[in-house]
Amino acid sequence: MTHQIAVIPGDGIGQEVTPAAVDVLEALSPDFEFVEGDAGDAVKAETGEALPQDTRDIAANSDATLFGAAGETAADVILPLRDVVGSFANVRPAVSYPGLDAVQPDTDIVFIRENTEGVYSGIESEIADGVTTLTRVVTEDASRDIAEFGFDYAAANGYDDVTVAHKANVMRETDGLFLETAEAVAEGRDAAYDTALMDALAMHLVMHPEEYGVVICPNLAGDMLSDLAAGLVGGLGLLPSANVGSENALFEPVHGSAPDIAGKGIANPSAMILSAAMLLDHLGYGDEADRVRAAVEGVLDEGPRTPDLGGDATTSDVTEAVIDRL
Ligand code: GGG
Repeated sequence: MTHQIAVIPGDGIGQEVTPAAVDVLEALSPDFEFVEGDAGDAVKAETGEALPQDTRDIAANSDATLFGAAGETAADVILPLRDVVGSFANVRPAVSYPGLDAVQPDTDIVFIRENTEGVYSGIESEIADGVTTLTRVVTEDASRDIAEFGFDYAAANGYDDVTVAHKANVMRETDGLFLETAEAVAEGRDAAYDTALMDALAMHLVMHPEEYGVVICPNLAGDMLSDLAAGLVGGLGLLPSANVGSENALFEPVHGSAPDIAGKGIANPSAMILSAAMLLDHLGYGDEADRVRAAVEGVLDEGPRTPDLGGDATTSDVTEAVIDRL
């Protein structure tokens, strides 16, 4: 059966790492047909629209989407695209790899980030000159969905430690509901879990990441804590992610468009290639996904490495080395 894959490189280094992931997928030759869509700052400058309807349609009608990176127009691009594919859970694994000089080499944490609401609901206003507001939306339904997904993910992937991150002592209504709903889900299935105030959790993650497995988070907390964990394992060039819905999904590196290095050909493609491995898993190509992860791990261990990891290799050098190992 042929699967149609939407490919949306987006901005900055998305234009460099997304073709690398497509090359890796092509080297494996599963029955994929790639359809490219435009989105992002450059498209907005040209057409006035950051996410053209054609691109939405391509993502909606494909079996899965590979997305590169969003820049200044992130709120108009990646948030609606996650919605187009019906995703509600953003899965962000932060794993330390052999051979890299990680701050915390015993890290194996998966952030399960609520993906539809919280402070990313897009309800912002300037109510008077110099006065702005933001509405934080938290619903019982979305909180239940993400908690159920998180506990299911932990059970299916062998993680014993589940932590629910919140700030219910301050955001009493919104995170109060998030926490209460997640606790009800845990108790309903007799699952072991812990809860943690997200600020204190940030410190504990830095000092003792080995004590954590799956961390279920509200939207903004998941975005921030996963970047923090990227710092523990060697940087943002290493973290893939999946935006999962009940029928469709979108895969993207955790990093953004990195304008400081865009166009230089030195972006680390590992996060994007590992995102493609998550796509392979999602479409039922588990063996191929494992091969891709093993190839990336081998290259991270023995090189070549891009400058973010202390090497001097280019994006193409690393991609070719991964493909050679496949
Ligand atoms: N590939 C991830 C990306 O483009 N990140 C830019 C960004 O600002 N994302 C916001 C988010 O992940 O919610």
